[in-house]
Amino acid sequence: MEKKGTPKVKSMTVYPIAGYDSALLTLSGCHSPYFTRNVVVLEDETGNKGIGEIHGGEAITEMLESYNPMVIGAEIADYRKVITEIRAKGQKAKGDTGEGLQGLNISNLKFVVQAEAAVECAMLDLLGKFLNKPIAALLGDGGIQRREVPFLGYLFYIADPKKIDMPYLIETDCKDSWEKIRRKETLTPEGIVEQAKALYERYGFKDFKLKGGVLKGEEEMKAVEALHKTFPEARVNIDPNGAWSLEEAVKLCQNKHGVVAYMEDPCGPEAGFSSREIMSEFKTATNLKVATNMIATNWRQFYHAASEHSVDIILADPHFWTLNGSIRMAYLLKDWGLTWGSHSNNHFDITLATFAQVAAAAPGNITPVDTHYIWQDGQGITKNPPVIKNGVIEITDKPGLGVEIDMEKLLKAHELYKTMPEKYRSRDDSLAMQYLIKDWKYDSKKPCMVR
Ligand code: GKR
Ligand code: MG
Repeated sequence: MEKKGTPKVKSMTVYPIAGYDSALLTLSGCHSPYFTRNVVVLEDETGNKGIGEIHGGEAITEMLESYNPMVIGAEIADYRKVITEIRAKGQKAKGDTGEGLQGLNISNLKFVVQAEAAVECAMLDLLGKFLNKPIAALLGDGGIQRREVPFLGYLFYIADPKKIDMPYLIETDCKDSWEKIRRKETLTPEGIVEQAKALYERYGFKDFKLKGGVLKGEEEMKAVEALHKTFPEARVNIDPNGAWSLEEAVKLCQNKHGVVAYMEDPCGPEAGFSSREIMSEFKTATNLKVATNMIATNWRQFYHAASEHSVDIILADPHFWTLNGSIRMAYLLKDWGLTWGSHSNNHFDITLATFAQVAAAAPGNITPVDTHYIWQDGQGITKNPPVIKNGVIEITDKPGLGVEIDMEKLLKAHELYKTMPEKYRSRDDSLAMQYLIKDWKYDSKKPCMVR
């Protein structure tokens, strides 16, 4: 009998691209007017295209390009073998100290991101197209676990872009209140509630997360309380990215049961204790559930976090864990009575589709998935970006990722990357921040506006 295999990958192209962002504030500083990503486009022998998106920056572009010889000529069904080979032989970002994201030092992202996840995604997209199955049906042991994937409304404090001498996007022709406010200064509880209301109207989010680490802890908790008052049914969560001391975090959160559904990375390492030990003490002191995308970003860290009982919800971003790794985590969490979720950074619609597929395959009770896409909505690079309606993305039977690349839009975003000033290529949130506070420097224990 003639031996038939799956199609082979014929070409691989890496496109560093850029999009527009708001002056979003976090512990790391202030987002620049541009954010960057890398997109991998594969083509197989049948002419199908497979796509994957991952974090931006030249280090990641170079890593992806180094994978080329391991990908070209590979059968799409052998994608796991390809990923294993990339892990063994692919280029790594230089200078990793192993600190990871424990202090939200954003320049460490390139060490935490598993760039091969973009190749994994693109090959899975091709495999799904070949088999006529969505990626969610190909991941895990049980295939599709849910047809409606819940996402949360990700709220941010926003700096006044007029105070920063950088070319932030000015949106005109706003079609709703979300587009009217998403590039404007927001530094009060009222402003945060206004964001949530606008998001609810446009996307129907049922749950909200506030990015903290910006103002004093008690100020941020006022916003959380205002959110709870306005949306009493919502699961509200705040993420100061470990900026608070244990003492402060306990004080701020002790009586907040019923107001916050869970806390995300409330504190970090201090007084000679690791973040895993401190978070465990926080949990014991407050009896609140805790989520993380900082203290368990790989299996070794997760082992220690689990043995310290430091976390309840692991935000297993497929770009930190790979798609299969994130699902492997979901199965383990379910067996241990813990919860799966996903962290995000600024992204385009390929990532949104990827997160939806992975979350659809994750077993157990998942927590609504993070997405920054609401800040970028309208800048899609696919012909049919996923739509968030009633707070969920519906998983259809469309094969692969369920989205098709729009080459014209991709090339436009690539052009923006090439023509914008080079200083924006690798993320540095202190650039914009220094217009707000002179000589501002990142400090993992100080909210960015508190100096
Ligand atoms: O968009 O700056 C940001 C966020 O602060 C991001 O960098 C975080 O990694 O969203 C993330 C989080 O949940 O910690
Ligand atoms: Mg977080």
